[in-house]
Amino acid sequence: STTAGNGLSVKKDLGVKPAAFNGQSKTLAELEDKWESFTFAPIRESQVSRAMTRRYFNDLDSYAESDIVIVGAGSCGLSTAYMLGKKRPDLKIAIVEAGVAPGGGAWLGGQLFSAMVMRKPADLFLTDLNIPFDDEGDFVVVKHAALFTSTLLSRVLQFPNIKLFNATTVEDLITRPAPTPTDPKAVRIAGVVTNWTLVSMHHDDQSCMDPNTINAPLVISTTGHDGPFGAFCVKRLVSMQQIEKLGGMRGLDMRTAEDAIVKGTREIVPGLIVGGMELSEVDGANRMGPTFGAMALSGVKAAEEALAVVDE
Ligand code: AHZ
Repeated sequence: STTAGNGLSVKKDLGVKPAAFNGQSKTLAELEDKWESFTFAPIRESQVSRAMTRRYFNDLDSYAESDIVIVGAGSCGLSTAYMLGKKRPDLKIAIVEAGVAPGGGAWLGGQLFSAMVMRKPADLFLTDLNIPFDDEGDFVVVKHAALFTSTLLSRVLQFPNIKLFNATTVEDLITRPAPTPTDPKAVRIAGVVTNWTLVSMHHDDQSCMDPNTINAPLVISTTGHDGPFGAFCVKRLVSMQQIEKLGGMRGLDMRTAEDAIVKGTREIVPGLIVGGMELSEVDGANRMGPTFGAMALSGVKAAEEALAVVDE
């Protein structure tokens, strides 16, 4: 046996030694025509496990106390994260996304059509991200929604102070008493309660699967409109009696919906900002269907509101 980096002893492989690594090639082009002698650098399986799990558990440890938690990595949540990451490298920001694949509904423009429409002035957000578009006058068109989402996602993930926990569901909110003269039962939101999404999906048939937590003085919820997962945080606000009832998302009206969502993006109860289509459930706003400008600009507004709270 030999000793690993953490002092534990590990059994040596008794198999054939891997061929020596030919690390001579310095560029991809130099690899070409040398496939006969090609070999990868050597690896032991435990190195792969440790490379992943050490980072993940370090992140879980570090982000257990975050400055901001963003719930939902759809077009609004990612836009919020992008603006915060750009402006504030000093803040520790956790994004919790229930799906394995972040992006929410923004991988297609609408139905199964590829192109994504954004009404002006949301083209300014695309320009900031350097995403090309066709200018159609009052609106612009990105040739594929996946170009928008993948570019935004890659920018967000490159910020060292932002960690995406995907395949992880927010199952509840952490609250602290914050009574006011008019409402002695008022609370402020102080973080989120999480679980692996696969676990969240099995509370009915498995018992004893208690959740985990992230403390944060500010949560930004962008879980989309009501559905199997959506509108999670605002529905919870009703059941914990912090808002009386939801307005309920109304029918589609592109002309009113987008302005309402952007203008309405705000702190709903202390410590909880709501943006994107989740907000339509609070305010009884219309849906806009396949135009995504309001999601990007609601993200811009959510970030601005967040910094006002953080810097209070
Ligand atoms: O998986 C969800 C999605 O990626 C995630 N989510 C929902 N509940 C969650 C929970 N914990 C963690 N409890 C959760 N994550 O939130 C993301 C929401 O993305 P979305 O694309 O559904 O919402 P959005 O508000 O960013 O964008 C809405 C896009 C729409 S809907 C619409 C219409 O119906 O008319 N029009 C537009 C542009």
